[in-house]
Amino acid sequence: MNNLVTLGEFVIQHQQDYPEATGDLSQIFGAIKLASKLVHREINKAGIADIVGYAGQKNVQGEQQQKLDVYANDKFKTALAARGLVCGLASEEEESFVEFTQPQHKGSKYIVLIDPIDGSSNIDVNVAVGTIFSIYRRVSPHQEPVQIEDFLQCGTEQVAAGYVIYGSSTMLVYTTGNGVNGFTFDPSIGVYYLSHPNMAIPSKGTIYSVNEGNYVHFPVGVKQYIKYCQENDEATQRPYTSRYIGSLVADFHRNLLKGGIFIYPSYAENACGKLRLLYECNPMAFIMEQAGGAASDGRSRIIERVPNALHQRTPFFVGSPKMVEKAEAFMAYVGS
Ligand code: AHM
Ligand code: MG
Repeated sequence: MNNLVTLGEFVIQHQQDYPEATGDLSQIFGAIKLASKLVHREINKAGIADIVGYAGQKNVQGEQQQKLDVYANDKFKTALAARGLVCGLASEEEESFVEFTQPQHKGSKYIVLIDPIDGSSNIDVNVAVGTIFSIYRRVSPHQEPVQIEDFLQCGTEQVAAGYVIYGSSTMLVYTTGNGVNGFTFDPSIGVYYLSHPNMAIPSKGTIYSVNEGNYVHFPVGVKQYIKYCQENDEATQRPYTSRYIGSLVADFHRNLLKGGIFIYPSYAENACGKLRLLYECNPMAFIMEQAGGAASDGRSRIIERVPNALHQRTPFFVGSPKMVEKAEAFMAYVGS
């Protein structure tokens, strides 16, 4: 671990990189950091406390909410609202965006999009899950109630994005558009330390991550790319290794460190893919690009897509730039 720089110190030091910075973003990170520690604590009690299993209700996408989905959503929302720097939040667990209406929110210039617990089906079986977040400047007039257009912005407008991985250790990884840095949580003293400065993905890797159980339903381009990954060719280190956790944050994090590609394509049942553009794909795409990687919907750069709905889904290809390029070439050549 290098020099014991904490996340809080790092955010404040780097705030000076932005002449117009007022410190608001640092406080938003403070809220995210705090909520992530509460979630870390609960996740680490899974199995001994009554926090695994279903909450008995479904979210807007018809998915069963886990107790931890509900807990995490509540903690992130409350921590962000308490600081008065964010005027609204949209979450995977909320049908519509939430407007923060206390007097301290008047004039707040940021909105947050969040997936409080990503990969929640893994909680019950003690496998890594994550939190994904994205921060934008609001575009509607300040002082007015926050509007849907504040949330339906292109990923290119992100001010910051990050994820927390609750894995064998808990880490927070984020970007403000100036590289990617990772911080590991020391639970004994409750502090995140800079452990992975200037994260960069190898330009090519040897890991491919996709739910091959759905192979039969995939577009032809994806099927052929998977076959390409499995071919024997020493010069290009194929066959590649297949690794799929089923938790985007965990699959993404491994591939970011080792080099690889993650694909969640469209398929019969989910013609638009499964993952959500605004609070899953855009933040991960921003981080990946900042780490030297690439992210697309199989045909074009994901963060340039113009969103039309809060819970919009998209196919997602993300990882080492040469691998994404190759997968896109298969998509372009054989199509869907
Ligand atoms: P969630 O946010 O409801 O947990 O769903 C998203 C998750 C991703 O973490 C993961 O990549 C994907 O769903 C796995 O889906 P599948 O089980 O279809 O492979
Ligand atoms: Mg998710």
